[in-house]
Amino acid sequence: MNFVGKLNQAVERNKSLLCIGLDPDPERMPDNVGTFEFNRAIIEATSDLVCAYKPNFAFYEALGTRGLDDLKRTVQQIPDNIPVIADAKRGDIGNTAKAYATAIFSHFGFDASTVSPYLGFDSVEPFIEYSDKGVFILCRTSNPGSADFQSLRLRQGRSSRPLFEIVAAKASQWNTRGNIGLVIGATYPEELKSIRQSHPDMPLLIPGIGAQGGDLALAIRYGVDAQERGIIINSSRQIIYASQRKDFPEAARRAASALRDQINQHLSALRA
Ligand code: OMP
Repeated sequence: MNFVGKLNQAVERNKSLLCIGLDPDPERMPDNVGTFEFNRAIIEATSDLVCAYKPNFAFYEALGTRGLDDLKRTVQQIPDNIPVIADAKRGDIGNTAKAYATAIFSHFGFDASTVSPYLGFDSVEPFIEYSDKGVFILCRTSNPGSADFQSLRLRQGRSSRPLFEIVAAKASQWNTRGNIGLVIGATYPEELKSIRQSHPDMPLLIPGIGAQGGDLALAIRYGVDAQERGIIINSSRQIIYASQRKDFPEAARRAASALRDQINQHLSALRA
């Protein structure tokens, strides 16, 4: 089954558009709990509440080879019917991108990856060639500095458009296999609205809920497709560090359950 099929099944089974970001930070984890044990406890406590998990490579690379081993074991620990998105933000020349794609999809066994569009089509192509895998292209990221480049207006003929809109249009052209999505931060709802209007069917990965203060109600209202699906709402720190004590799995479950229910309430309100 391809990424979108697996995602849709998890969305329906768990009635959830919530993705938990697995970004383990030793400074915030309880004492004497290792990275893999931490993730395993979070996964066991929440796997019926999510449509995906998203480990971010940075937190594992920061721990050296042991961290990469923990990352591999974490991906294996996630139930087969829940897609796992590699937050890797890769972007390099084609030959190197091919090695990155092999690592992420073949070695680690992820179902999807985030990639940067900055190097252009040949840097993204090795990822989209895996037609059963998902590829999320950074479009309008959630951080304050994202405006430095992504919002620059570029003249094309007589009109001008911000760079992030051009990225979305290119991603749509490249999407011949139907496996490309876009990353747009919940911190920029107006941009999210304009991208959804011009790309009604593309899956959108939306980080920035919780610790970064993104607007959940607007992210849902502006992000959903015509079937009231098509969005993956990511939250990492708000859930995995809901408690920094031994009761962290139960606290993560409460936080995930509350956020999933909030998302579903916003969806119901759209129908009312
Ligand atoms: P929290 O702010 O703790 O919920 O974490 C957000 C996660 O999403 C981190 O792993 C970020 O690296 C990632 N992220 C963003 O926060 N903003 C973006 O625009 C894109 C990503 C991402 O690609 O997932």
